[in-house]
Amino acid sequence: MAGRKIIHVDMDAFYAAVEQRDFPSYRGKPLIVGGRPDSRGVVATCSYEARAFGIHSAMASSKAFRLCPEAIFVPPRFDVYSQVSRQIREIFLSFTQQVEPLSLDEAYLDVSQCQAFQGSATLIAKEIKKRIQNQTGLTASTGVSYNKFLAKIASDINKPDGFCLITPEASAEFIENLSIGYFHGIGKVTEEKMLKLGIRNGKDLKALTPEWLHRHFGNAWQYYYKLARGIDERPVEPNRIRKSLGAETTFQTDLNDKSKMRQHLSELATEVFESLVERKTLPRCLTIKVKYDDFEQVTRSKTFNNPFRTKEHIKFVIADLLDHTEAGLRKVRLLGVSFSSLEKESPFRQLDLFD
Ligand code: DCP
Ligand code: MG
Repeated sequence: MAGRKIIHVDMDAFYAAVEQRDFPSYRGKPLIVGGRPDSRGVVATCSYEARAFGIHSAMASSKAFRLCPEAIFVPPRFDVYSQVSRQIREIFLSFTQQVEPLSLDEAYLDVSQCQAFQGSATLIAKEIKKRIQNQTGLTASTGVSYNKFLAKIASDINKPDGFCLITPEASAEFIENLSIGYFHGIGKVTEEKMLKLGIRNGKDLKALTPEWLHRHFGNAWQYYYKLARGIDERPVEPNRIRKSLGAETTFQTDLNDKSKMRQHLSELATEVFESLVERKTLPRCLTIKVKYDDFEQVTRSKTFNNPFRTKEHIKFVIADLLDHTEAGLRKVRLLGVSFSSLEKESPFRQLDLFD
């Protein structure tokens, strides 16, 4: 693990940049990819011109419209984004097989063993940016460091079209000055708790003893203790299997009719299931999510010893799970499904089909 060279690559304003590339009339303008302003959808992402108005990912589209009525709203084109994603992945793989994609537009690379540019991670990262620009017409930001935690933060520092290197020598000072919310694994809730305890940055975190950390954060203490010291041993995992895959819909108007809900869930589940089958992966667990009109949310799930293989089975389970909610008695604003306990489809298992 010692002396690793990790690169984190993250495309700039990804969906929006693709739309501006393909439709020149959107360039230089506030552009929002996501739900329509008159819908209850959200912003998936937006151009930097839109960000100047305070618009950001996951904001309600209606709010984005209030902040910037002249913004252009377009629906996402996932097929195009996946295609770009494959293109950039090919570029990564031309340097190393140690590539761990985090999403369509983001990946970690471990280039410790890479021979290109005499093994200079900086030069490799810059070359990756250049090739992405040449082959896709899009810009990416890259971060280089000796672990995932720092490489990821580095890629964010000079966005867009940015590059940043955090050397082991520079890391201690960098981490001391880093706001606590930027630490890997510290989400909104933990951030607030830390701020209440007076922990504002890496320096404050580093000053705490293991005993104190354990008292306040339980088993997570060791993780925070290490991060404060720039230690993050997580390897880049090229073949990481995703833990779950799902989809959800927020409805224009709340649903009342339970048979419509069943049908919608079945359609969502079928789509997700098909994309799992394409990846030769089968799920053993199915979860549905129901958000009522007062925003209260419940999930119901069922796990089997053998994976789902047929749409009929999925439909049947969905109907059963939905019966264990108050859907129909209460109005529903959102429905979601997700599959988990994913297994690689084994050729032997297919024999089951003929049993
Ligand atoms: N995305 C989404 N919903 C979110 C966040 C992101 O649908 N809440 C999608 C749209 C983004 C893509 O994932 O284009 C990549 O996410 P990033 O967080 O990397 O955001 P961007 O690439 O859009 O912007 P940045 O330049 O900050 O990386
Ligand atoms: Mg991005």
